[in-house]
Amino acid sequence: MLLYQFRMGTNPRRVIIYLAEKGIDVPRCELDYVNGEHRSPEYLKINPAGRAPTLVLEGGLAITDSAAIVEYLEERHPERSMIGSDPATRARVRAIERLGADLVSRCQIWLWNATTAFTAKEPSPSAEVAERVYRYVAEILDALESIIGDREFLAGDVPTIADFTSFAIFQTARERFDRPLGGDHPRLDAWYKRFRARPSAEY
Ligand SMILES: N[C@@H](CCC(=O)N[C@@H](CS)C(=O)NCC(=O)O)C(=O)O
Repeated sequence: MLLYQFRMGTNPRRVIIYLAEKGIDVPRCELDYVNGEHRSPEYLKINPAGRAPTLVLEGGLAITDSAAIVEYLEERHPERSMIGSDPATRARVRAIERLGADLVSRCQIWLWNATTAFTAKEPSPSAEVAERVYRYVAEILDALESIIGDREFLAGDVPTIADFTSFAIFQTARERFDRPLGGDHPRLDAWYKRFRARPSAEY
C-alpha cells in the first residue's frame, strides 16, 4: 500500500489527520507540488486527474479520492469507528462530512482568487471574484455553526471524519494563507482551536 500525498494539501490532510486519529499508518510518497510531479506522465498513469491523495493498494488498485480512501481504510479497520457505530449516526456524520467537502471546494476557488499561490489553477486571481465566492463559503460556515451547537465536535462528542474534512480547509486558510476562516463564527472558531490542540492536527 502506498499513499501519494502533499503533506500540506487540504484533501491529502483529510486522510493524514484520519490516519493519525485512527492510530494507523501507511507508507507515504510525498509529491513535489512545486515541480508538478502530480502532473508527470508517471503519476497521471496512477491518477489521471493529476491530483492527490491517491492510495495504491497491494493489488494495484488506485483509490483516487480522499473520502473514498478514508471509507476504504475504515472498512479495513472497523475498530473504533470514525464514522459512527450505527446507521443513523453514520448517515448524520456523512451528511456533515459532505457539507465539509462542499466547503473545501468553495474555499479552493475562493483561495485561488484571494491569493497568488495557485497561478497554475487561476492565472488571474481576482479580489472581486474572491469576495463574490466568499458568500458561498459563508453560507456553509453558517450551516456548520448551527450544526455544531454546543457539542465538542462537528457531529457529536467524539471526533469523526466530519471534523477531519472541515478542519483541513480551516487549517489551510488560517495557517497557510493567514485568512481567519470562521473567525466570525464563535462556535466554529472555538471548535477549530480545540481541534488544533490535538496531536493529529500537527502541521
Ligand atoms: N476530490 C478529490 C480532490 C483532490 C484535490 O483536489 N487535491 C488537490 C490538493 S488539495 C490537488 O491535487 N491539486 C492539484 C491540482 O489540481 O493540480 C479528493 O478529495 O481527493
